[in-house]
Amino acid sequence: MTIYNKLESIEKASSEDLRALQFERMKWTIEHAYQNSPMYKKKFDDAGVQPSDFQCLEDINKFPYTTKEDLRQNYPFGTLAVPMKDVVRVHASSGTTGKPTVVGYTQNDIDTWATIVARSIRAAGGSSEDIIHIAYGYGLFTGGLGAHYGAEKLGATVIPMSGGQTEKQIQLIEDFKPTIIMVTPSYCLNLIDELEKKHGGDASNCSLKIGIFGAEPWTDSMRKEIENRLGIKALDIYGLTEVMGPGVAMECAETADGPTIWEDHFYPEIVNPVSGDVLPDNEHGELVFTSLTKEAMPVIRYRTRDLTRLLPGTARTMRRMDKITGRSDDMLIIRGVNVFPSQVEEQILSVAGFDPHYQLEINKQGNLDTLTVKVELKGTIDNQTSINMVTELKHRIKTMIGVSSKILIQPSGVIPRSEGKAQRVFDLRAS
Ligand code: ADP
Ligand code: K
Repeated sequence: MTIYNKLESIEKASSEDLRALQFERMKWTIEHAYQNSPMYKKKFDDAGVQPSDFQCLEDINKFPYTTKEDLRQNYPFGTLAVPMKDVVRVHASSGTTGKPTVVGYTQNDIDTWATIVARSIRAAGGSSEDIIHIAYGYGLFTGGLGAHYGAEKLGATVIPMSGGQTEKQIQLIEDFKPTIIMVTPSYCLNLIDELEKKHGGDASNCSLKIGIFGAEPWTDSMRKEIENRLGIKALDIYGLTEVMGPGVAMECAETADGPTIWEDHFYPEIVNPVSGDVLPDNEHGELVFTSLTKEAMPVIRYRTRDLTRLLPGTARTMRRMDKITGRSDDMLIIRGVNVFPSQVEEQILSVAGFDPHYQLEINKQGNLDTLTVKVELKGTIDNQTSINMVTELKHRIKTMIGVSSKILIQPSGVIPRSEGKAQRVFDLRAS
């Protein structure tokens, strides 16, 4: 019905046209940052580079990285490249890993963001015909308002529910009959539990058809679990506050093979997280972004700490990113073995009968690290079967990840349920 039912012309552009556009926009960004952001002027001067050193796209690697620490040192508004009067909104990162970082947007930035979120919802199969239930938190967190402005721009009907108040969420889903839900995957599990309780164990007949999930890592096994229980197609949306918010990348429904990066606004690189060396496409490393159109807070080579790899475009010419394994700072070292929580999630969901709610606790006994995996059972399961399940899970974690673990079955409902981003890891070794 609206223009959003059709692809934007840039989504159909050739790689050459896309690279040419990226070059022009990156050149503008570098000049803008150098001239208007004291933080970037200093960073470039310290590194001995000038905007005139940027002659082709590859020249981006002459410029220094930007880290979360750079942003923290300029807290709250020292990162801005426009006068405060041109900033129409601020957001802050949720501070999962420390003090929040503050970002600002001009009116053009807000419009750009809404456009890419609208594009993302359309890529998921949404249109102006849809009713979209938004259960990402509203407020400083970018999830709620980011989704909201995009859904409105698409012309859809928005239910601005925000996170929490689970009973109310369920009531609105039943009464307003939304067709799309935007929420963290962990909070969605919580909603599914409640819907199932009310509908004799089956939530798949609900009105929802599409789920747009992000803001935290989730595995393909979790995708299957959610798709089956809710009777929807579940797609992955990626983004981060420092770069814009949700909608930096979105998985397209026709291929569902990892988020397509909206490369007309964000230029991706993958680098070795330790040495900082740039890696070729297909190699695993840390995702780095340069914004191409942001006015209030341009970022140049921002180190996301998210680990993934760049893959060739499929549904679009723009490149995709693989599912995020985790953040470099989420990686646990247990008895010398590198472990990502998502790897354990994969194993829990591979054994039939375990609920997808879980917690990992790491302790130290003497000099030895111990990993305890707290899980719950789905429905009622007899004793012998549950003993077999525990043996099976221990075995899988040992053979697939390489660590010994203790599996602790918790009574149903004891593991705290998420209302936004789940906190699943408790590393008690230092305390
Ligand atoms: P914080 O860094 O405080 O959590 P944000 O709310 O900006 O603040 O969160 C952005 C981070 O959330 C990303 O850097 C990434 O680690 C995670 N994230 C967002 N979307 C996804 C996704 N689809 N898959 C995995 N992780 C994601
Ligand atoms: K459904």
